[in-house]
Amino acid sequence: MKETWRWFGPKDPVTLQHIAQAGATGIVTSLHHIRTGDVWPQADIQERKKIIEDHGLEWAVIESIPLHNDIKTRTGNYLQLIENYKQSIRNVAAAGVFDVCYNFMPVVDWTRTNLSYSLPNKSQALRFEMSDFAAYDVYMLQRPGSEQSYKPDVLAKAKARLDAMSEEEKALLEKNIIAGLPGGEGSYDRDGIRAAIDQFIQMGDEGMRANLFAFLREIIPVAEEVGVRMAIHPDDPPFSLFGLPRVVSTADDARALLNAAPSPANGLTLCAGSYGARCDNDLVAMAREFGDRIYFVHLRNIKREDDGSFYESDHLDGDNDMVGLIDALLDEEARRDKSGSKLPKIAMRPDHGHLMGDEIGKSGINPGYSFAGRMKGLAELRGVIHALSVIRAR
Ligand code: DNO
Repeated sequence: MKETWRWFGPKDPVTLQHIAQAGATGIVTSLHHIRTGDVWPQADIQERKKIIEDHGLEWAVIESIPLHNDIKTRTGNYLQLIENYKQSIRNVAAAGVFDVCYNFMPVVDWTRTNLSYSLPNKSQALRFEMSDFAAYDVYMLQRPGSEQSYKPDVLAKAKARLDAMSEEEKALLEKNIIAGLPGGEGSYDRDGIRAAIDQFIQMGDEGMRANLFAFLREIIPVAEEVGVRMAIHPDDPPFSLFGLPRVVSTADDARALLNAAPSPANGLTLCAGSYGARCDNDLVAMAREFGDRIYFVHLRNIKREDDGSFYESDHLDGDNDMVGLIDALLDEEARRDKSGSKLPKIAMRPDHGHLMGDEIGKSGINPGYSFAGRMKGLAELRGVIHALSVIRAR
């Protein structure tokens, strides 16, 4: 597997030098300064690529070329926006970057309610707590009909949580949920998120799925022509938020979207922490079933709770069978080698990490994307990959 690392660009406090020291060889990044929907200019792509290569690293994966909401709803200027997206795909291919991650989440990208959940050893993890999310949705945002999205016990807990929260805590909860997390799309104020939810809520799962498939049918032939592999990232978390449709959450969803535009260019990002936040997603089975279409993996673990809440645990300690998953991915790589496939090694990145050591309290650290926590995760995962590879070679 190819060890990669997410880098948020020249302003990221974790530098390319740090990443090289952590031992990763591939960089996962995006041109965050380009407005969503605009074409990625050749010159900007080349400039970014050069900075990466000057550090002896390779731009392995683009995460992400984000989709404008109008493409997801097929309203407004979506036809032009799709043409722009096609051009961006051609431009990244011309620069020699062939793996593109993207997602089809409505309104909000990845979402957590608590960005500094304290663990027993006083390091901090990211957490999604269902009752906190419900407290925001039902009592602060007051989305019409929102009570119907939650079980009575979650609602009761949400009300109690809200009553106990100070104004500062409420403001922080709102910011965590709607202001957008690093690398995510969509940053709103309260009125803005209401308007965005209204735009999507009528579509339902079928409407949303139809729009995803329509997008794939337009984009995949272009990607295939220029040799780009599109790797869709699942919904994070993999269930409805704000009553909105989410259609990339399960193995059935993945199967359907791969079948909607059959092509080697139509692939998956297997995000273990996202798919794995549902107990009905069997990650090892998914890696085996979708193996030849998995181009990128996010290795992250979580501990799930009964009501849908979870927190991000240590990479090797959680509800995801990380060793089983890596084993299945190594089998897939062996299968590719045997069949003479020209695909590169599967790019993996240690996804998120705990905030620990002297990074606690430092400003400017991207939630989930500190240096030490990810380096710890990478080192642990590298150990598993190494051990399984040695055993295979015996
Ligand atoms: C969070 C990430 C997401 C992801 C995008 C993919 O840590 O996994 O920001 O990059 O949703 O498009």
